[in-house]
Amino acid sequence: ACGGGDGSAAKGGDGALVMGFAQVGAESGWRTANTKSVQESAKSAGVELKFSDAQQKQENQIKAIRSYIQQKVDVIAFSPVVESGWDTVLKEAKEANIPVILTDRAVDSKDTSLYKTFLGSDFIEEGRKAGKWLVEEYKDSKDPVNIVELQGTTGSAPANDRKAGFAEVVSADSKFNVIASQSGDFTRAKGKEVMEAFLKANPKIDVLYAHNDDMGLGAIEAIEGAGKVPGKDIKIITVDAVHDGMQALADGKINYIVECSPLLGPQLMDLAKKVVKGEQVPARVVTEETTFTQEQAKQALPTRQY
Ligand code: GYE
Repeated sequence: ACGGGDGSAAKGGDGALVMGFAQVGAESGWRTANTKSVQESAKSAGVELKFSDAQQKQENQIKAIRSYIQQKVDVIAFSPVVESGWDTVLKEAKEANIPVILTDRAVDSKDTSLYKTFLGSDFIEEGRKAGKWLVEEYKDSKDPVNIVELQGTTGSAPANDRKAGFAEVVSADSKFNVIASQSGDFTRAKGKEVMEAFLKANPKIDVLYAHNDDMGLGAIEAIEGAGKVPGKDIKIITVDAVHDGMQALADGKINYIVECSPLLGPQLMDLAKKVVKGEQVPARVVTEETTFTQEQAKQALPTRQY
């Protein structure tokens, strides 16, 4: 380490930039791909990465951030598990002069000087895209459409926003009824469990909207277990487009996937280098994303990176 006499940040082994990254957990295929992207791009950008996995618990993330502050890393990046409750620890980082970059998920702090930039998807838009597909799919029908929703982790930005964007679009037509909506915590196991409960309580379900592929994949097991055909008896829309989701889409078990890219690593390393140098960066960097039908999934699968 070769920090200046003024107590400025310690440098990595050969003067490399040191990043402390507080990851959410390992809850989904998306998260696994995201972690890999961050680790690999740190390597190729010559960034020394300190990595922690919070197992979807905010208290663990706060502990990790405090330890990065104590270690005087050059920059802290994290994907906040939930939106609220970050002001205190972010103020601590600011007082220690350590810049913070939000990746993937947002915080609801009013004081936006607590972080330098936010890199990630527009989750409201993702929810809207899911809703628009549904409106198009049922445009010739006047019958009521019963929808069940599997929400992501309670209080997380993607759960809040994917719900809001979808509701905004489908609430414009009263034939769409969201008859049940519950958290499946972004995991397969929970997605299956909650879908089983939905199926028991509701004899007529036309559509499942799941906030990620993993919950949708768990729900497919529940639907098949109940003797129904996923993709036919119950239409399924999910978000992410990770490999297993795309395979289920190509196989006809999912009907539509809204893409959410986990490959944030290269842009994150780029932004980190800039903020550490004190260069100006945009306050918001939005990831570019598309959508996939069953046909498009078949085309895309062979060359998909994750
Ligand atoms: O969609 C889900 C993951 O924050 C965008 O978190 C991310 C979400 C992603 O668990 O699969």
